[in-house]
Amino acid sequence: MTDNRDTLYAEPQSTSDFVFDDRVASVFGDMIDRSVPGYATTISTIGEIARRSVTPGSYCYDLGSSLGAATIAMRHGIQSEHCRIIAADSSPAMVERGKELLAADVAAYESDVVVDMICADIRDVHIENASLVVLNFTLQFLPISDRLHVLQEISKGMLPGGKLILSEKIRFPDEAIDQLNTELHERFKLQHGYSELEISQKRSALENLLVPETKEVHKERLKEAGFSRVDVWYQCFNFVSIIAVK
Ligand code: GEK
Repeated sequence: MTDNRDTLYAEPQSTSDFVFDDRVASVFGDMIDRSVPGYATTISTIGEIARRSVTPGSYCYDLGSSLGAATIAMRHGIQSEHCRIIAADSSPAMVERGKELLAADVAAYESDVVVDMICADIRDVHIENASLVVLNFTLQFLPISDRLHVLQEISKGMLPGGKLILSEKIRFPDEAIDQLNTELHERFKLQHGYSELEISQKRSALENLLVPETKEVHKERLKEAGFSRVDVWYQCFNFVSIIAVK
């Protein structure tokens, strides 16, 4: 996605909250690959689910699209005619860089799927006629009090049988298991070239911004929002991806 290596937290710095700005957008592909276990699997599987599930004339949404990795996977996967993907992210820097990467993909890979990549808060995106909606590590950045409403709006705009992929960093109800998974995740980051300093500075920067919940809370909320079938299809340490069917 990008060759730029993430060294944003390599030097000691005064603590400040994480922002999805130009600096992050320019290294984001490398950052997410080396920080989120199973990220590549979620992206390729979103493409495969698009291939199997997206129906003719329907819309797909990539909410919190960053550089558009899931959008591009869906664009390649969709086999049905007259489909549209709406990719939305609230970071202007992400959308700008995402549009460049999308243009390169459109030039390299032929498809009649129309893609709109827009700068918008996912709480303001109207969902309609949807056979596939993707929230790949995005809901975790919304205040907990907004999460049910967002999922209800998604559910209302989905076609019967439509699918939602919700990927999240989670916490565990059992403290010792939570600690073990946190340590396993930190080891993953060390193995992928981050230093102890980078890991701890990034943790502090994300502390107020990324609020993980348990798998159980996510599954219950999805049911409350109107999804009939809900289950985890992937998990590695404290990262899960859930499929919910309308
Ligand atoms: C991927 N899905 O590569 N509205 C819109 N976008 C938001 C909001 C919001 N309220 N809050 C945060 N974002 C991507 C990865 S990254 C995950 C998603 C991560 C955006 C934010 O700007 C960022 O681009 C994205 O959500 C989260 O499959 O950084 O861990």
